Amino acid sequence: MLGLRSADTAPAAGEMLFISDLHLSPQRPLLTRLFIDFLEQRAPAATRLFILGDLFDTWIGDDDDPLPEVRSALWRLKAEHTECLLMHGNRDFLLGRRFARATGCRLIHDPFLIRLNDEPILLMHGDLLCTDDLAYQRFRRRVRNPLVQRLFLWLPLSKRQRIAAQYRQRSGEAMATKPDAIMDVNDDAVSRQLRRFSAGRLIHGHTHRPGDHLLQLDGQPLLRQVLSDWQDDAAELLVYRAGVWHREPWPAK
Ligand code: LP5
Ligand code: MN
Repeated sequence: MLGLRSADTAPAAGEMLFISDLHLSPQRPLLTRLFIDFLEQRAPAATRLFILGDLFDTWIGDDDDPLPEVRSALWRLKAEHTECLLMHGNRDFLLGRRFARATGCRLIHDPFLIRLNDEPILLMHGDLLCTDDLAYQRFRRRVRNPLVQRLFLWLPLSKRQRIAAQYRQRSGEAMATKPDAIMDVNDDAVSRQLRRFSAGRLIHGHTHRPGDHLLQLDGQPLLRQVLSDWQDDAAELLVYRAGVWHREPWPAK
């Protein structure tokens, strides 16, 4: 499936940047500018850029190209020798091979395990952890079915646009009635994933509730780091450099 792999084998040296939930769309030109400035001015200093889902607000197939300037800025980043690893989010899970080829990004599986300084670190978008949101998990199973996706991608673009807009509307209506707590991660789901991969740190986005959460699992301290979503004029990067983690504003202050 799309060359997605769930574990990383490449050696980890240099700086790593972690971002998610940009929700880029043609309706938000300031946000697009902020991201392209980031790709041109900040990201080239890193060895690897991890985008943990929802780079785009909606993606209805690689034959649509709503933001060609983003595609070419990602391609230029590759020429600067920064590898971009891209995970699907719940809005852009139809990003496929053609987009990967056109940008030089590598599509990675959710969850994805990396190792930094000998520490196993689990990367996820985060929606899989929201197991209390039963309606969403049902919806997710349906739209992640490869056959359903293939049928959807056969439809003309205009029809796909209409269906995506209906999904968005129905999702907005459903979310307005959901208690806040069920739209956050479930602690048992977090523990299960960390145990499954023997990871001591989990980095994810999706909930738009940035923060660091210390937890105990089988007597071991573990860390769950939630990435921030992007605003039109400000974002936050999670940065790993030479064994040290920090959060950094973009644009730099
Ligand atoms: O992203 P966010 O935070 O707003 O909301 C999510 C969950 N919602 C979604 C739905 C997306 O917003 C819409 C996806 C557009 C994708 C485009 C691709 C086209 C589809 C391709 C098909 C193969 O992910 C929301 C969660 C929230 O996160 C917090 O975790 O709660 O989930 C929902 O609200 C889902 C509802 O509970 C159930 C929705 C049922 C929709 C049924 C639609 C029927 C319309 C028929 C049209 C043909
Ligand atoms: Mn999301």
